[in-house]
Amino acid sequence: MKNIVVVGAGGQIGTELVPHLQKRYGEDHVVAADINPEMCEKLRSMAITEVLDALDIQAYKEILKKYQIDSIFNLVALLSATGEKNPQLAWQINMGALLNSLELAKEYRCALFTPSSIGAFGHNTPHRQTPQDTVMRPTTIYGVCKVTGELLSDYYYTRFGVDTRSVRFPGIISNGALPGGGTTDYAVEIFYEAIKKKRFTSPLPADTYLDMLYMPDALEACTQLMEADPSTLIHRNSFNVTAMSFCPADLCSDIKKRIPEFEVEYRVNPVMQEIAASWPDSMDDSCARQEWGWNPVWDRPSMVDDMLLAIEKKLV
Ligand code: AKB
Repeated sequence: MKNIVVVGAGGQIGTELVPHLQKRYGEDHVVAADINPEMCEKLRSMAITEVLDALDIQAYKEILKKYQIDSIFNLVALLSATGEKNPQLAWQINMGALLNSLELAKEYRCALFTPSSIGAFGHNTPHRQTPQDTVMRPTTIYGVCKVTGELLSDYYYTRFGVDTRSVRFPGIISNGALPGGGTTDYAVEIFYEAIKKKRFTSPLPADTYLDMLYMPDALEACTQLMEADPSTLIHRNSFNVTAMSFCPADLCSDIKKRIPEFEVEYRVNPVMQEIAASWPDSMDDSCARQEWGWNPVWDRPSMVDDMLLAIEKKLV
């Protein structure tokens, strides 16, 4: 990777992926593109920025030409809970950005990373140690987009030789930009509420297990996979990756050990409950470990300590 564009750079992953890539490939080799001009203004102090609607293929093309881009990280997506409020819009945005990215990656010989998600699985997928290759019948529009995206990305690889690669991200926990509209967002919000109010209202039931990753590992997943020797890859779109699996009750008791006054109540959001119930409790990520050396370093206790410390600092 020499010249990289991160499309949808203003979100939870993008705002941290941009500096991560800059450290590895040089500040002047990473372009942060986002549809939101205010977000671009914020990112401007740390990176080259471009306002871009990824659905505008002409504008997208101009950026690839202007910076001689050879690698694209396409992070544009409406997440699972937001998607259910407007499925047609979710399809338009998620698939529109992907299709443009694939077409342009083909035309300009770029490598392309587009995250998939645990949302690609559904009720009839095995929920424990979910295999890499298994039943994929999601019940959300977000999941339908993710499965379609995986198939389309593999199609562009086999049919046109486009270097497409991807991971199925679980919930990502981070202390930079907030996530928005996801079913796993509670696992970030809880830390802010614990420090600010010593109370949290969980939208998911106490015993809902989901896979999670701490952001530093998520960033490593992106770069390790894109740097992997292609001859070692049996799979491409998409690899299961995970570092921990827990439920709201586990996280609450971890926080309570560190903040004894912390209290939680459960006011379950039925849409999120239904989505979470359809997703794996824990994934088997052995293919990622074998094919490109995936080896996350953050577990639940180390993540909880680090999150509380970072957010305490941020809120003073
Ligand atoms: C969501 O909850 O929608 C996302 C995801 C797991 O893909 N965080």
